[in-house]
Amino acid sequence: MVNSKPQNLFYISTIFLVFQMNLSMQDQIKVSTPPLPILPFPSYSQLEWQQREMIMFLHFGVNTFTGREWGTGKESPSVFSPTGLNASQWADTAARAGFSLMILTAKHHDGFCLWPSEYTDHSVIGSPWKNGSGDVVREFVDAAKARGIDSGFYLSPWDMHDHRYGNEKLYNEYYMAQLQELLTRYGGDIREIWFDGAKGPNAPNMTYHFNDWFSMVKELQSNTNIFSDAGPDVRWVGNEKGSAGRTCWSTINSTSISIGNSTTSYLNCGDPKGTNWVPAECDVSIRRGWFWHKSESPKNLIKLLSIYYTSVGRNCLLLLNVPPNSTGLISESDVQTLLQFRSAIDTIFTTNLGRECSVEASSQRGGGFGPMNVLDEDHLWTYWAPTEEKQEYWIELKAKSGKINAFNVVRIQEAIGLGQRIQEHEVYVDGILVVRGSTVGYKRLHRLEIASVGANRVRIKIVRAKGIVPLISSIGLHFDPYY
Ligand code: FUL
Repeated sequence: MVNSKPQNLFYISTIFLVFQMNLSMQDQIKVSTPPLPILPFPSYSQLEWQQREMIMFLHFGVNTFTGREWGTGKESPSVFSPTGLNASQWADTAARAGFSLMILTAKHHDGFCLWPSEYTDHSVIGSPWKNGSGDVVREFVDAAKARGIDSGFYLSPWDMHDHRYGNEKLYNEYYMAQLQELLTRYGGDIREIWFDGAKGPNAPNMTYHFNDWFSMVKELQSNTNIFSDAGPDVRWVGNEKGSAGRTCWSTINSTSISIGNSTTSYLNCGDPKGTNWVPAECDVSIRRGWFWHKSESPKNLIKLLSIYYTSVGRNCLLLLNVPPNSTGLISESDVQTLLQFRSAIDTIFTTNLGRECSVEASSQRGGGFGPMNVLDEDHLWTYWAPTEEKQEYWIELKAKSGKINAFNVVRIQEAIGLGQRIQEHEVYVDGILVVRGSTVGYKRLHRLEIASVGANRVRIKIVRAKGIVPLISSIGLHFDPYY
Protein backbone atom coordinates (compact mmCIF):
# COMPACT_ATOMS: atom_id res chain seq x y z
CA MET A 1 0.00 0.00 0.00
CA VAL A 2 2.78 2.38 0.95
CA ASN A 3 4.46 2.00 -2.44
CA SER A 4 1.35 2.13 -4.58
CA LYS A 5 0.92 5.92 -4.49
CA PRO A 6 4.01 6.93 -6.44
CA GLN A 7 3.29 4.08 -8.91
CA ASN A 8 -0.26 5.33 -9.51
CA LEU A 9 1.04 8.81 -9.94
CA PHE A 10 3.46 7.54 -12.58
CA TYR A 11 0.64 5.84 -14.54
CA ILE A 12 -1.59 8.87 -14.34
CA SER A 13 1.09 11.25 -15.55
CA THR A 14 2.03 8.88 -18.42
CA ILE A 15 -1.59 8.65 -19.55
CA PHE A 16 -1.88 12.42 -19.31
CA LEU A 17 1.27 12.88 -21.42
CA VAL A 18 0.05 10.45 -24.13
CA PHE A 19 -3.30 12.23 -24.15
CA GLN A 20 -1.58 15.60 -24.55
CA MET A 21 0.63 14.24 -27.37
CA ASN A 22 -2.45 12.91 -29.15
CA LEU A 23 -4.16 16.25 -28.83
CA SER A 24 -1.22 18.19 -30.23
CA MET A 25 -0.80 15.69 -33.13
CA GLN A 26 -4.47 16.11 -33.98
CA ASP A 27 -3.89 19.85 -33.88
CA GLN A 28 -1.16 19.48 -36.47
CA ILE A 29 -3.20 17.24 -38.79
CA LYS A 30 -5.42 19.84 -40.41
CA VAL A 31 -6.21 17.82 -43.53
CA SER A 32 -8.55 14.84 -43.55
CA THR A 33 -7.81 11.76 -45.62
CA PRO A 34 -9.46 11.60 -49.06
CA PRO A 35 -12.57 9.43 -49.35
CA LEU A 36 -12.19 5.93 -50.75
CA PRO A 37 -12.31 5.69 -54.55
CA ILE A 38 -15.01 3.85 -56.39
CA LEU A 39 -13.76 1.40 -58.97
CA PRO A 40 -12.91 1.47 -61.77
CA PHE A 41 -10.79 4.59 -62.11
CA PRO A 42 -8.34 5.74 -64.82
CA SER A 43 -4.72 4.74 -65.35
CA TYR A 44 -2.00 7.39 -65.43
CA SER A 45 -1.96 7.47 -69.24
CA GLN A 46 -5.76 7.68 -69.44
CA LEU A 47 -5.69 10.68 -67.10
CA GLU A 48 -3.02 12.30 -69.27
CA TRP A 49 -5.17 11.59 -72.36
CA GLN A 50 -8.32 13.05 -70.78
CA GLN A 51 -6.63 16.34 -69.98
CA ARG A 52 -5.59 16.86 -73.61
CA GLU A 53 -9.25 17.53 -74.50
CA MET A 54 -8.45 17.71 -78.24
CA ILE A 55 -6.24 15.58 -80.51
CA MET A 56 -5.46 16.23 -84.16
CA PHE A 57 -6.04 13.41 -86.65
CA LEU A 58 -4.28 13.49 -90.03
CA HIS A 59 -5.60 11.34 -92.87
CA PHE A 60 -2.97 11.34 -95.61
CA GLY A 61 -2.08 8.74 -98.24
CA VAL A 62 -2.87 7.68 -101.80
CA ASN A 63 -6.50 8.80 -101.41
CA THR A 64 -5.24 12.38 -101.05
CA PHE A 65 -4.19 12.16 -104.70
CA THR A 66 -6.96 10.02 -106.18
CA GLY A 67 -9.91 11.83 -104.63
CA ARG A 68 -11.27 8.67 -103.00
CA GLU A 69 -12.29 8.11 -99.37
CA TRP A 70 -11.54 4.40 -99.37
CA GLY A 71 -8.90 3.32 -101.88
CA THR A 72 -8.92 0.05 -103.79
CA GLY A 73 -5.57 -1.39 -102.77
CA LYS A 74 -4.60 -1.34 -106.45
CA GLU A 75 -3.20 2.19 -106.51
CA SER A 76 0.32 2.51 -107.79
CA PRO A 77 2.65 4.03 -105.16
CA SER A 78 3.61 6.49 -107.88
CA VAL A 79 0.35 8.42 -107.31
CA PHE A 80 1.71 9.53 -103.94
CA SER A 81 3.57 12.68 -104.99
CA PRO A 82 3.26 15.67 -102.64
CA THR A 83 5.19 18.56 -104.12
CA GLY A 84 5.78 20.52 -100.94
CA LEU A 85 5.28 18.19 -97.98
CA ASN A 86 6.21 19.99 -94.78
CA ALA A 87 5.38 18.17 -91.55
CA SER A 88 6.61 21.19 -89.57
CA GLN A 89 3.67 23.13 -90.96
CA TRP A 90 1.34 20.40 -89.60
CA ALA A 91 2.99 20.54 -86.18
CA ASP A 92 3.03 24.36 -86.12
CA THR A 93 -0.66 24.40 -86.92
CA ALA A 94 -1.37 21.84 -84.21
CA ALA A 95 0.67 23.78 -81.63
CA ARG A 96 -0.96 27.11 -82.49
CA ALA A 97 -4.40 25.54 -82.30
CA GLY A 98 -3.67 23.97 -78.90
CA PHE A 99 -3.33 20.27 -79.76
CA SER A 100 -0.79 18.27 -77.73
CA LEU A 101 -1.04 15.02 -79.72
CA MET A 102 -1.27 14.28 -83.46
CA ILE A 103 -2.30 10.91 -84.92
CA LEU A 104 -1.24 10.03 -88.49
CA THR A 105 -2.70 7.35 -90.76
CA ALA A 106 0.55 5.41 -91.18
CA LYS A 107 -1.49 2.90 -93.23
CA HIS A 108 -5.14 3.23 -94.27
CA HIS A 109 -7.40 0.48 -95.67
CA ASP A 110 -5.69 0.66 -99.11
CA GLY A 111 -2.52 -0.76 -97.54
CA PHE A 112 -0.15 2.00 -98.73
CA CYS A 113 2.48 2.66 -96.04
CA LEU A 114 3.71 6.16 -95.30
CA TRP A 115 6.97 4.72 -94.01
CA PRO A 116 9.51 2.45 -95.79
CA SER A 117 8.37 -0.82 -94.22
CA GLU A 118 10.72 -3.75 -94.73
CA TYR A 119 7.78 -6.09 -95.20
CA THR A 120 6.17 -4.62 -98.31
CA ASP A 121 7.06 -2.51 -101.29
CA HIS A 122 3.61 -0.89 -101.26
CA SER A 123 4.93 2.23 -99.60
CA VAL A 124 6.74 5.54 -100.02
CA ILE A 125 9.64 3.49 -101.45
CA GLY A 126 7.75 3.26 -104.74
CA SER A 127 6.76 6.90 -104.85
CA PRO A 128 8.38 9.74 -106.81
CA TRP A 129 8.39 11.78 -103.58
CA LYS A 130 12.09 12.19 -102.63
CA ASN A 131 12.82 9.53 -105.30
CA GLY A 132 11.51 6.82 -103.01
CA SER A 133 13.88 7.63 -100.16
CA GLY A 134 11.38 9.62 -98.07
CA ASP A 135 9.66 8.62 -94.82
CA VAL A 136 6.51 10.58 -93.90
CA VAL A 137 6.25 8.91 -90.50
CA ARG A 138 9.80 10.00 -89.61
CA GLU A 139 9.15 13.59 -90.72
CA PHE A 140 5.86 13.62 -88.82
CA VAL A 141 7.33 12.31 -85.56
CA ASP A 142 10.38 14.60 -85.72
CA ALA A 143 8.32 17.70 -86.48
CA ALA A 144 5.91 16.91 -83.65
CA LYS A 145 8.74 16.34 -81.19
CA ALA A 146 10.39 19.64 -82.15
CA ARG A 147 7.15 21.43 -81.16
CA GLY A 148 6.66 19.44 -77.94
CA ILE A 149 3.74 17.52 -79.42
CA ASP A 150 3.25 13.77 -78.89
CA SER A 151 2.60 11.39 -81.77
CA GLY A 152 0.20 8.57 -82.44
CA PHE A 153 -0.47 6.17 -85.33
CA TYR A 154 -3.47 4.76 -87.13
CA LEU A 155 -2.56 1.37 -88.59
CA SER A 156 -5.52 -0.06 -90.45
CA PRO A 157 -6.16 -3.74 -89.71
CA TRP A 158 -8.14 -4.08 -92.95
CA ASP A 159 -5.62 -4.12 -95.81
CA MET A 160 -7.00 -4.25 -99.34
CA HIS A 161 -3.59 -4.55 -100.95
CA ASP A 162 -1.57 -7.15 -99.13
CA HIS A 163 -1.86 -10.71 -100.48
CA ARG A 164 -1.50 -12.10 -96.94
CA TYR A 165 -4.85 -10.55 -95.94
CA GLY A 166 -7.29 -13.45 -95.41
CA ASN A 167 -4.58 -15.84 -94.23
CA GLU A 168 -4.87 -15.65 -90.46
CA LYS A 169 -1.31 -16.64 -89.57
CA LEU A 170 0.53 -14.80 -92.32
CA TYR A 171 -1.46 -11.59 -92.03
CA ASN A 172 -1.25 -11.40 -88.23
CA GLU A 173 2.52 -11.92 -88.54
CA TYR A 174 2.71 -9.14 -91.12
CA TYR A 175 0.58 -6.78 -89.02
CA MET A 176 2.63 -7.40 -85.90
CA ALA A 177 5.87 -6.91 -87.82
CA GLN A 178 4.60 -3.49 -88.90
CA LEU A 179 3.51 -2.64 -85.37
CA GLN A 180 7.02 -3.47 -84.19
CA GLU A 181 8.52 -1.22 -86.85
CA LEU A 182 6.33 1.71 -85.92
CA LEU A 183 6.79 1.35 -82.18
CA THR A 184 10.55 0.77 -82.16
CA ARG A 185 11.87 2.97 -84.96
CA TYR A 186 10.30 6.28 -84.12
CA GLY A 187 11.21 6.98 -80.49
CA GLY A 188 9.38 6.44 -77.26
CA ASP A 189 6.74 9.16 -77.34
CA ILE A 190 3.96 7.35 -79.17
CA ARG A 191 0.94 8.06 -77.03
CA GLU A 192 -2.01 6.60 -78.93
CA ILE A 193 -2.54 3.85 -81.44
CA TRP A 194 -5.72 3.47 -83.41
CA PHE A 195 -7.09 0.03 -84.29
CA ASP A 196 -9.99 0.76 -86.61
CA GLY A 197 -12.65 -1.94 -86.78
CA ALA A 198 -13.92 -0.79 -90.25
CA LYS A 199 -13.94 -3.31 -93.06
CA GLY A 200 -15.66 -3.54 -96.45
CA PRO A 201 -18.61 -5.96 -96.78
CA ASN A 202 -16.81 -8.06 -99.42
CA ALA A 203 -13.46 -8.25 -97.63
CA PRO A 204 -12.16 -11.78 -96.93
CA ASN A 205 -12.83 -13.26 -93.50
CA MET A 206 -9.99 -12.48 -91.20
CA THR A 207 -9.47 -13.10 -87.49
CA TYR A 208 -7.33 -10.40 -86.01
CA HIS A 209 -5.17 -11.37 -83.03
CA PHE A 210 -6.15 -8.27 -81.08
CA ASN A 211 -4.88 -9.55 -77.74
CA ASP A 212 -1.42 -10.22 -79.18
CA TRP A 213 -1.39 -6.81 -80.86
CA PHE A 214 -2.41 -5.02 -77.68
CA SER A 215 0.18 -6.88 -75.59
CA MET A 216 2.87 -5.96 -78.08
CA VAL A 217 1.90 -2.28 -77.93
CA LYS A 218 2.18 -2.27 -74.13
CA GLU A 219 5.45 -4.19 -74.32
CA LEU A 220 7.04 -1.66 -76.65
CA GLN A 221 5.43 1.57 -75.41
CA SER A 222 3.67 1.17 -72.10
CA ASN A 223 2.37 4.78 -72.07
CA THR A 224 0.45 4.33 -75.30
CA ASN A 225 -3.33 4.43 -75.10
CA ILE A 226 -4.91 1.79 -77.30
CA PHE A 227 -8.03 2.90 -79.17
CA SER A 228 -10.52 0.49 -80.68
CA ASP A 229 -14.31 0.24 -80.64
CA ALA A 230 -13.95 -1.52 -77.33
CA GLY A 231 -10.73 -0.11 -75.89
CA PRO A 232 -8.83 -1.37 -73.88
CA ASP A 233 -7.81 2.23 -73.05
CA VAL A 234 -10.04 4.42 -75.22
CA ARG A 235 -13.32 3.48 -76.91
CA TRP A 236 -15.09 4.74 -80.00
CA VAL A 237 -18.07 7.01 -79.27
CA GLY A 238 -20.24 5.16 -81.79
CA ASN A 239 -20.54 7.83 -84.52
CA GLU A 240 -18.34 10.07 -86.65
CA LYS A 241 -20.23 13.29 -85.90
CA GLY A 242 -18.37 14.33 -82.75
CA SER A 243 -21.40 13.68 -80.58
CA ALA A 244 -21.39 11.79 -77.28
CA GLY A 245 -24.52 10.83 -75.37
CA ARG A 246 -25.95 13.41 -72.98
CA THR A 247 -25.34 10.66 -70.49
CA CYS A 248 -21.78 9.53 -70.96
CA TRP A 249 -19.96 7.17 -68.62
CA SER A 250 -16.24 6.56 -68.95
CA THR A 251 -17.00 3.03 -67.80
CA ILE A 252 -18.13 0.01 -69.84
CA ASN A 253 -18.05 -3.74 -69.57
CA SER A 254 -15.42 -4.66 -72.15
CA THR A 255 -16.81 -8.16 -72.36
CA SER A 256 -20.20 -6.85 -73.61
CA ILE A 257 -18.72 -5.52 -76.86
CA SER A 258 -16.49 -6.71 -79.67
CA ILE A 259 -14.39 -4.74 -82.09
CA GLY A 260 -16.20 -4.02 -85.36
CA ASN A 261 -19.61 -5.24 -84.07
CA SER A 262 -20.51 -3.07 -81.12
CA THR A 263 -23.86 -1.53 -80.33
CA THR A 264 -23.33 2.13 -81.03
CA SER A 265 -25.74 3.31 -78.33
CA TYR A 266 -23.73 1.41 -75.71
CA LEU A 267 -20.53 3.08 -76.93
CA ASN A 268 -22.24 6.47 -77.03
CA CYS A 269 -23.41 6.41 -73.41
CA GLY A 270 -21.14 3.95 -71.62
CA ASP A 271 -22.36 1.87 -68.73
CA PRO A 272 -22.83 2.99 -65.10
CA LYS A 273 -22.33 -0.64 -64.06
CA GLY A 274 -19.17 -1.01 -66.18
CA THR A 275 -16.17 -2.57 -64.53
CA ASN A 276 -13.62 -1.18 -67.03
CA TRP A 277 -12.49 2.42 -67.35
CA VAL A 278 -12.61 3.02 -71.13
CA PRO A 279 -13.54 6.66 -71.90
CA ALA A 280 -14.87 7.66 -75.32
CA GLU A 281 -13.14 9.53 -78.14
CA CYS A 282 -15.22 11.50 -80.65
CA ASP A 283 -13.61 11.32 -84.10
CA VAL A 284 -14.90 13.81 -86.65
CA SER A 285 -13.40 15.51 -89.69
CA ILE A 286 -13.06 19.26 -90.13
CA ARG A 287 -14.23 18.61 -93.72
CA ARG A 288 -16.85 16.25 -95.09
CA GLY A 289 -14.35 13.51 -95.94
CA TRP A 290 -11.52 12.06 -93.91
CA PHE A 291 -9.08 12.63 -96.78
CA TRP A 292 -8.48 15.96 -98.48
CA HIS A 293 -10.58 16.66 -101.57
CA LYS A 294 -10.26 19.80 -103.62
CA SER A 295 -14.00 20.40 -103.69
CA GLU A 296 -14.48 20.32 -99.91
CA SER A 297 -14.05 23.09 -97.39
CA PRO A 298 -13.75 23.20 -93.61
CA LYS A 299 -16.74 23.37 -91.26
CA ASN A 300 -17.37 26.83 -89.88
CA LEU A 301 -16.60 28.04 -86.39
CA ILE A 302 -20.16 27.74 -85.13
CA LYS A 303 -20.31 24.08 -86.17
CA LEU A 304 -16.92 23.33 -84.61
CA LEU A 305 -17.96 24.97 -81.36
CA SER A 306 -21.14 22.98 -81.27
CA ILE A 307 -19.04 19.80 -81.74
CA TYR A 308 -16.79 20.93 -78.89
CA TYR A 309 -19.80 21.16 -76.58
CA THR A 310 -21.12 17.72 -77.57
CA SER A 311 -17.73 16.01 -77.19
CA VAL A 312 -15.40 17.73 -74.70
CA GLY A 313 -18.50 19.11 -72.98
CA ARG A 314 -19.87 15.60 -72.50
CA ASN A 315 -16.90 13.96 -70.81
CA CYS A 316 -15.12 12.93 -74.05
CA LEU A 317 -12.11 13.78 -76.13
CA LEU A 318 -12.44 15.47 -79.50
CA LEU A 319 -10.29 13.82 -82.19
CA LEU A 320 -10.49 16.38 -84.98
CA ASN A 321 -9.27 15.29 -88.41
CA VAL A 322 -7.40 17.92 -90.42
CA PRO A 323 -6.27 16.28 -93.68
CA PRO A 324 -3.11 17.53 -95.43
CA ASN A 325 -3.70 18.36 -99.11
CA SER A 326 -1.96 17.03 -102.22
CA THR A 327 0.85 19.55 -101.80
CA GLY A 328 1.51 17.95 -98.43
CA LEU A 329 0.33 20.93 -96.38
CA ILE A 330 -2.69 21.68 -94.21
CA SER A 331 -4.73 24.02 -96.41
CA GLU A 332 -4.72 27.67 -95.40
CA SER A 333 -8.53 27.68 -95.03
CA ASP A 334 -8.26 24.87 -92.45
CA VAL A 335 -5.39 26.60 -90.62
CA GLN A 336 -7.43 29.81 -90.33
CA THR A 337 -10.50 27.90 -89.13
CA LEU A 338 -8.47 26.09 -86.48
CA LEU A 339 -6.96 29.33 -85.22
CA GLN A 340 -10.42 30.89 -84.98
CA PHE A 341 -11.61 27.79 -83.12
CA ARG A 342 -8.76 28.03 -80.61
CA SER A 343 -9.27 31.71 -80.07
CA ALA A 344 -13.03 31.17 -79.53
CA ILE A 345 -12.38 28.44 -76.92
CA ASP A 346 -9.94 30.75 -75.15
CA THR A 347 -12.37 33.67 -75.29
CA ILE A 348 -15.10 31.57 -73.69
CA PHE A 349 -13.16 29.68 -71.08
CA THR A 350 -10.23 31.86 -69.99
CA THR A 351 -12.44 33.94 -67.69
CA ASN A 352 -14.36 32.11 -65.00
CA LEU A 353 -16.97 34.54 -63.67
CA GLY A 354 -17.41 32.19 -60.75
CA ARG A 355 -14.08 33.36 -59.37
CA GLU A 356 -15.74 36.57 -58.23
CA CYS A 357 -18.01 34.52 -55.96
CA SER A 358 -17.88 33.04 -52.50
CA VAL A 359 -18.68 29.32 -52.27
CA GLU A 360 -20.84 27.46 -49.79
CA ALA A 361 -21.81 23.83 -49.67
CA SER A 362 -24.23 21.49 -47.94
CA SER A 363 -21.36 20.12 -45.82
CA GLN A 364 -17.63 19.60 -45.93
CA ARG A 365 -15.50 16.57 -45.26
CA GLY A 366 -12.72 17.75 -42.85
CA GLY A 367 -9.91 20.12 -43.74
CA GLY A 368 -8.60 20.17 -47.31
CA PHE A 369 -11.95 19.42 -48.97
CA GLY A 370 -13.62 22.81 -48.78
CA PRO A 371 -15.95 24.18 -51.48
CA MET A 372 -13.40 26.84 -52.52
CA ASN A 373 -11.38 24.03 -54.16
CA VAL A 374 -13.75 24.17 -57.13
CA LEU A 375 -12.36 27.57 -58.10
CA ASP A 376 -8.66 26.72 -58.23
CA GLU A 377 -6.64 25.69 -61.28
CA ASP A 378 -6.39 22.01 -60.37
CA HIS A 379 -9.22 20.07 -62.00
CA LEU A 380 -8.34 16.66 -60.67
CA TRP A 381 -6.82 16.44 -57.23
CA THR A 382 -8.28 19.34 -55.28
CA TYR A 383 -12.02 19.05 -54.91
CA TRP A 384 -15.01 19.69 -52.73
CA ALA A 385 -16.11 16.63 -50.76
CA PRO A 386 -19.16 16.64 -48.51
CA THR A 387 -19.43 14.59 -45.32
CA GLU A 388 -20.59 11.03 -45.72
CA GLU A 389 -23.89 11.36 -43.87
CA LYS A 390 -27.03 11.01 -45.94
CA GLN A 391 -28.07 14.51 -46.92
CA GLU A 392 -28.95 16.76 -49.82
CA TYR A 393 -25.69 17.50 -51.63
CA TRP A 394 -25.32 20.98 -53.06
CA ILE A 395 -22.66 23.58 -53.71
CA GLU A 396 -23.44 27.23 -54.35
CA LEU A 397 -21.56 30.16 -55.87
CA LYS A 398 -22.69 33.55 -54.59
CA ALA A 399 -21.65 36.92 -56.02
CA LYS A 400 -19.51 38.88 -53.58
CA SER A 401 -20.59 42.10 -55.24
CA GLY A 402 -24.31 41.29 -55.47
CA LYS A 403 -24.40 40.28 -59.15
CA ILE A 404 -22.56 37.73 -61.29
CA ASN A 405 -21.62 39.09 -64.73
CA ALA A 406 -23.70 37.66 -67.61
CA PHE A 407 -22.97 33.97 -68.28
CA ASN A 408 -24.46 31.34 -70.58
CA VAL A 409 -22.23 28.33 -69.95
CA VAL A 410 -21.99 26.32 -66.74
CA ARG A 411 -18.95 24.04 -66.46
CA ILE A 412 -18.84 21.21 -63.91
CA GLN A 413 -15.96 18.77 -63.40
CA GLU A 414 -15.67 15.70 -61.21
CA ALA A 415 -12.53 14.46 -59.46
CA ILE A 416 -12.37 11.43 -61.77
CA GLY A 417 -9.07 10.26 -60.26
CA LEU A 418 -11.30 8.62 -57.65
CA GLY A 419 -13.91 7.36 -60.13
CA GLN A 420 -16.91 8.79 -61.98
CA ARG A 421 -19.88 9.19 -59.65
CA ILE A 422 -22.57 11.73 -60.55
CA GLN A 423 -25.69 10.19 -62.12
CA GLU A 424 -28.12 13.09 -61.89
CA HIS A 425 -27.64 16.77 -61.18
CA GLU A 426 -29.49 20.06 -61.42
CA VAL A 427 -28.40 23.68 -61.80
CA TYR A 428 -30.39 26.49 -60.20
CA VAL A 429 -29.91 30.20 -60.85
CA ASP A 430 -31.36 32.33 -58.04
CA GLY A 431 -33.48 29.37 -57.00
CA ILE A 432 -34.84 28.66 -60.51
CA LEU A 433 -34.06 25.32 -62.13
CA VAL A 434 -32.22 25.97 -65.42
CA VAL A 435 -30.59 22.61 -66.16
CA ARG A 436 -31.46 19.04 -65.39
CA GLY A 437 -28.53 16.79 -66.34
CA SER A 438 -27.24 13.28 -65.80
CA THR A 439 -23.52 12.38 -65.87
CA VAL A 440 -20.70 14.88 -65.40
CA GLY A 441 -17.35 13.03 -65.57
CA TYR A 442 -14.15 14.92 -66.33
CA LYS A 443 -16.02 17.84 -67.85
CA ARG A 444 -19.65 18.70 -68.44
CA LEU A 445 -20.58 21.92 -70.24
CA HIS A 446 -24.14 23.22 -70.15
CA ARG A 447 -24.93 25.90 -72.70
CA LEU A 448 -27.89 27.94 -71.45
CA GLU A 449 -30.48 28.97 -74.04
CA ILE A 450 -30.81 32.36 -72.39
CA ALA A 451 -27.86 34.10 -70.78
CA SER A 452 -28.18 34.73 -67.07
CA VAL A 453 -27.84 38.44 -66.48
CA GLY A 454 -27.59 39.95 -63.02
CA ALA A 455 -27.91 36.64 -61.14
CA ASN A 456 -26.78 36.50 -57.54
CA ARG A 457 -26.26 32.77 -56.94
CA VAL A 458 -25.82 29.50 -58.81
CA ARG A 459 -26.46 26.25 -57.04
CA ILE A 460 -25.49 22.80 -58.30
CA LYS A 461 -27.46 20.06 -56.68
CA ILE A 462 -26.29 16.46 -56.96
CA VAL A 463 -29.46 14.43 -57.01
CA ARG A 464 -27.90 10.97 -57.37
CA ALA A 465 -24.33 9.71 -57.29
CA LYS A 466 -22.59 6.36 -57.34
CA GLY A 467 -20.52 5.66 -54.24
CA ILE A 468 -21.10 7.46 -51.01
CA VAL A 469 -20.47 11.08 -52.00
CA PRO A 470 -19.95 13.19 -55.14
CA LEU A 471 -16.54 14.88 -55.54
CA ILE A 472 -16.46 18.12 -57.54
CA SER A 473 -13.10 19.40 -58.70
CA SER A 474 -14.10 22.49 -60.65
CA ILE A 475 -17.02 24.78 -61.46
CA GLY A 476 -16.99 27.54 -64.04
CA LEU A 477 -19.44 30.21 -65.17
CA HIS A 478 -18.52 31.47 -68.62
CA PHE A 479 -19.83 33.72 -71.31
CA ASP A 480 -19.97 32.37 -74.86
CA PRO A 481 -20.47 35.29 -77.28
CA TYR A 482 -20.77 32.90 -80.28
CA TYR A 483 -23.98 31.25 -79.14
C1 FUL B 1 -13.31 4.69 -90.38
C2 FUL B 1 -12.59 4.54 -91.70
O1 FUL B 1 -13.27 3.65 -92.56
C3 FUL B 1 -12.53 5.93 -92.29
O2 FUL B 1 -11.94 5.94 -93.56
C4 FUL B 1 -11.72 6.81 -91.33
O3 FUL B 1 -10.40 6.36 -91.27
C5 FUL B 1 -12.36 6.79 -89.95
C6 FUL B 1 -11.57 7.55 -88.92
O4 FUL B 1 -12.53 5.47 -89.49
O5 FUL B 1 -13.62 3.51 -89.78
